[in-house]
Amino acid sequence: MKSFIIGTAGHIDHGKTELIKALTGIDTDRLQEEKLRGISIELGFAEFPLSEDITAGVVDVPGHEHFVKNMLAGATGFDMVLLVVAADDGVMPQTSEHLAIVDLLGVEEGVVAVTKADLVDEEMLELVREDVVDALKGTTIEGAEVVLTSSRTGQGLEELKEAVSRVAERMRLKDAEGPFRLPIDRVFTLKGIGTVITGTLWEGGIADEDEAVIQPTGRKLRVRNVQVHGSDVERATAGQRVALNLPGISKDEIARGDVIGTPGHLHLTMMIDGHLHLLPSAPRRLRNRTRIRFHHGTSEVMARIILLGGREELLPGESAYVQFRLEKPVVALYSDRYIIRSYSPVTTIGGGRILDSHPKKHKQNDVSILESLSVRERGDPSELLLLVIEERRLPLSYQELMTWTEVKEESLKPALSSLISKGKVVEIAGNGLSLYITPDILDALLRSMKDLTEEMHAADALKPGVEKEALRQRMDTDLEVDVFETLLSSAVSRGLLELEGGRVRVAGTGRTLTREQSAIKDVLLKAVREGDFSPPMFKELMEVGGLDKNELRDFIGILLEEEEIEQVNPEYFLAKGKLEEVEGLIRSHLSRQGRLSVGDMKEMLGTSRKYSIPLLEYFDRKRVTRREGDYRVSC
Ligand SMILES: Nc1nc2c(ncn2[C@@H]2O[C@H](COP(=O)(O)OP(=O)(O)OP(=O)(O)O)[C@@H](O)[C@H]2O)c(=O)[nH]1
Ligand SMILES: [Mg+2]
Repeated sequence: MKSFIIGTAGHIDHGKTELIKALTGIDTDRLQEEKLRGISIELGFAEFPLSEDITAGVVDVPGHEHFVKNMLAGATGFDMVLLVVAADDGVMPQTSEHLAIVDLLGVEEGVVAVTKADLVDEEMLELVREDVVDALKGTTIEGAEVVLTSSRTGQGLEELKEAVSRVAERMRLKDAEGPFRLPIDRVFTLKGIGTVITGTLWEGGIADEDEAVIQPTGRKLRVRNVQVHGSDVERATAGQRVALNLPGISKDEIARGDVIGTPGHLHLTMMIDGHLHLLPSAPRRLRNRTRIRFHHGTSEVMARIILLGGREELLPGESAYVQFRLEKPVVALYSDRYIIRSYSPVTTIGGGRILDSHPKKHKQNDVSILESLSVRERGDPSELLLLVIEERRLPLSYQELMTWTEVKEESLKPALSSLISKGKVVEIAGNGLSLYITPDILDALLRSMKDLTEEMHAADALKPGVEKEALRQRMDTDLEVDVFETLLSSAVSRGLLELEGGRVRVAGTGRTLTREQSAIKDVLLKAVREGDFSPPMFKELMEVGGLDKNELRDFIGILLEEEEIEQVNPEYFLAKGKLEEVEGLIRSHLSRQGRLSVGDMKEMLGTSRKYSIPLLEYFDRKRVTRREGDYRVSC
């Protein structure tokens, strides 16, 4: 089933609601106030079956200038517009404003109904038709079919349905796969059911019990009871009007403007870079830092516009790259459309496409940003990939590339493979991770990694290398451990660095001791060797070597690594081979006597308790001996 949204547009009282009623049998004006005043205020909804396999959801919008805000909440979901112009009134202010809005929103398809044909003569009808054709010029729906209709007499209704069906036939099916996103346009409570929200499903599909998150509150939940036009469905897909029951959440926790979507898919942002077109009809020039109303999806937030590249103002009819500084967060993605309205008087002045939904804060006069925004505007996946890597200057995972470029997987994958085959991007792997980076940036990162290692190692040359963690932090405290490890293994496999026991050093540069340091090492070793089973303990060794605690620890580290000494405990070290000798003595004593006392040990080794006890404890730990009262026995 092909589903898409037809939205009405047009000036107040031009017969939009009446026309939808005539076409679908549904009166979309539901509110008492609407009935009383005879105008539409809120969005109205109807189902419009066009053929066996095409159904349109109709969103009927109010024409009154005070309710353009409501119109906007509906218009962001339009796939096709049904522009309504009354034959007895012609093109009027909201005809133009609505037309400008659907144009800025990029609605590519449309049909025009000239309504109330019963009220005017042939000549007038032709004048209005010409008027309309002119008004469409230069818009996304230039050349759309114009049908003369009357909801009263039924004239032209069949013809109109056929025109709409022709457009529907050629429309592309929306992507119903992947994560879903639905900007909420209504929230209400139903007795016995609970909170229900409605909206136009922008992308993806949604089924009963699917996990979802509501932004900006971040509320996680499972949706229940998915409905399309009042009937339960197994799965709703992009391009449909959808109602969802949200159990466990109260009506007050949600509002029009919120977005519900697949967890992880919706990201909040307070800044947006975009391409902005200021309408020729805008009443005045737009100055840098002007405060405006920013409409995106069903939301409206206040924002300041920064005209990028040092521009001070934008004239009506001109376009520019801008940054929006939002006063409240919105959920936006690359390539989404937006509309801006002036703060006061409230009127639509422009709009455009989002080029970066999570930009850095730009300086107004920074011209370098213009180039990268033009890459984003062109939207070529390969260019975007290179841009994102260039901006982050780090190896990125496939997931990150998707997040930052916001390019759909089916275009990202081939673009990435082609960049790799051309050598413009390289894949580095390690830690079960595959990361992508340009060869230049990789070289630069590995070079700085090597330089830092060299510098840090030189400052601490007694160590066999630099601690990995210290090196990571020196490079960049935000550098994730996984990414760092992957870079490190690439540096190692390229023969730039080498690893030893968790330490890093420049390849081929083992430890280098100065002559003085070697002499100290020799003195320490000699003292331990000559001490036999009763060598100087740690404190005494400090004196022997004339070293402080940390210095001695370094030297002991070296002697242990070189296997010149062995550790009984952190205070007590024996020369190589001594522990084995003690073990032999203990074992033969035990096989002869069956048990061993501290006194036996002292006698056997010719040492005091100070040495015998730690040695016995060492062999207890080694499970050579076991303590039983005052004695040791075989373990
Ligand atoms: N004679 C005649 N009157 C019509 C026709 N279509 C609508 N009307 C009348 O025009 C008035 C306005 O019609 P609506 O359909 O409510 O107009 P609308 O465009 O929905 O108005 P808003 O939603 O408030 O912008 C109503 O009184 C309708 O009965 C038509 O084809 N012929
Ligand atoms: Mg109406």
